[in-house]
Amino acid sequence: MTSKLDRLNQWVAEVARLTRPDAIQWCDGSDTENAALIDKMLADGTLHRLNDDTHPGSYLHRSHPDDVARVEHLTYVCTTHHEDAGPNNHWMAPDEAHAEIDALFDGCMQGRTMYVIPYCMGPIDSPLSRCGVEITDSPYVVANMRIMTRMGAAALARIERDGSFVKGLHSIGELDPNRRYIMHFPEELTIKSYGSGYGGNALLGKKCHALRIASHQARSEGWLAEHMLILGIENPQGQTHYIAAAFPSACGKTNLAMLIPPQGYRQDGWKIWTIGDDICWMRPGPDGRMYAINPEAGFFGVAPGTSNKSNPNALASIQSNTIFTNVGVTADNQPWWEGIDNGQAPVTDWQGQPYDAGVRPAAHPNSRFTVSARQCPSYSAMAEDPQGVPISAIVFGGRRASLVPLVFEARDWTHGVLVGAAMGSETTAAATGAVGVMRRDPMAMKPFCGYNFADYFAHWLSFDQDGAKLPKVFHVNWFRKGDDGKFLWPGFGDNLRVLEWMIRRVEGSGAATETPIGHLPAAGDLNLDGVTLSEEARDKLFGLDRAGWQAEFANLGEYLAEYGPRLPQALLDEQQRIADTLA
Ligand code: GTP
Ligand code: SPV
Ligand code: MN
Repeated sequence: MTSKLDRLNQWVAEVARLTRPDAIQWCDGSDTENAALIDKMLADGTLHRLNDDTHPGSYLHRSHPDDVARVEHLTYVCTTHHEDAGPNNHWMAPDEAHAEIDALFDGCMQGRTMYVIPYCMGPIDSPLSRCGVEITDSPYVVANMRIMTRMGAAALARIERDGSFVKGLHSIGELDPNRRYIMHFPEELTIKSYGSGYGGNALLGKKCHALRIASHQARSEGWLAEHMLILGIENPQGQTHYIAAAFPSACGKTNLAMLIPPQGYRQDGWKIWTIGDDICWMRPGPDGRMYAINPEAGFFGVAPGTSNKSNPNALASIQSNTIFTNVGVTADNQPWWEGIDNGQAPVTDWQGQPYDAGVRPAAHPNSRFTVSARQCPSYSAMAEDPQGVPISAIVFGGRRASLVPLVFEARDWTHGVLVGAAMGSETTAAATGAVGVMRRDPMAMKPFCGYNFADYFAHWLSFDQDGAKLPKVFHVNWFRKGDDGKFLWPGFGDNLRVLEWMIRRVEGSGAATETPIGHLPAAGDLNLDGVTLSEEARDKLFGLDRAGWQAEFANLGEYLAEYGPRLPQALLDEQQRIADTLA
């Protein structure tokens, strides 16, 4: 009898012939299976047990020092036609790419166990969810996928029902940065990743599937797969608006998603609910509104800077059952990182060496925690709703030391798409390479869009249809600096002041002034009770530097021109129109 799992079984057999593992283990996601994997990793040094009194069920993993972040220069989108991948991606012809990476996979799992991980991105019973199967030789990947996705028996049952799944093949290989590739074949719904055990390179459900492959799939199916957090903002009357926000890697998504309202707001009864901290899948619902789900089940969050002051919800989440990667440890074996601010001190750094501030930080700047979303005190029950949540506002933002004000609102959808396309940000430690260099990162998707940005912008524009009730679009910048090089905006919990203004704009009551770049609030249009801002801060956070924006728009024009004639004319017209009003 043929089963819908035949295709899966055949592929698993094919991969085993290529990689030649000693054993094959189908993962069911059970506690027993997880406990056995943990024991195995404790025995071979892949994991270290942390203080069981303070951090029960928590472990430390130290990755290879050359394998600490995503590797964008080794990440490829392999479409039949080069133009379909676009100037925004590295491209290789599919045949050539398969040949090149299969040569690396040849016999690579000898002496190792091959794990087969069925997983579902999104609630198991949601029509917006999609399944995948990752094959890997890394038990650390299995343990992380178990937290980050709905993994195991339930996912396999859905795959058997649907018959479709994304194929992901992963091997840690020899962890040699010169023998490393992260390859995507969107036309074949296939991912192949070799030579890295880290984060987005190895947990294939995350950036590889839920963004690169899914964005490609979403384009043909009429939805969006985005690098966005999703949060609910509940007002004192008990009404909740949902907001999706795209910030580049290490630019504040996890922090905003778990925000704790500042004092006055808390007293008045405002609450923030977390739906997701990194990825958002959304599509128009029957009522014309956009409905969004978080395809993930856990958080793979940046550790440094996480403290009881900056992000108490994250800190509360990671007190137990957490995998820490590349953090330092204290004398009594508790995890430690720069900015944890808990009065303790590290004795061992992320490489397992005695801590010496002159040599390296205790935690790698891209060190992370992996934890189930269910452990987060602000996790919303709506995150499990198969229909998703209706989105009232979309927020774009970047790390911009100069020029860009605290917040502004796009005039309409087309302008909003341009605001997203124009996003720029200073690079961070989340990817290898120089840190602090300003680069264009449209919609925070530069490293993650699985197809040509020109087509992607056209796809975004296509949602503006009769009957559509589209979210309002905003742009924020928490990272504006003063002449002394310090941040001008307090950020974190105080970002609620900006979100609350957005909600008032959505409801039609918030004030703002029309400017060439969009609707800009004055300082007095936000509730700043309890915040002290200097004269310089007020000017820079709420002002428009016309000469600076002229230069920005000239630069944006040059950037967009790189996409050539494929770029939608409506976007170019919008850019030109604003450039003209600024002149
Ligand atoms: P990825 O997981 O890489 O996609 O990152 P992310 O966007 O979730 O970033 P995250 O929230 O982890 O924040 C990264 C860094 O930005 C941390 O060092 C934070 O402390 C810092 N940060 C977050 N929000 C703010 C803010 O409002 N103001 C300032 N100044 N820093 C912030
Ligand atoms: C990012 O870099 O945007 C992350 C971390 O969320 S990783 O999973 O490594 O991509
Ligand atoms: Mn991210």
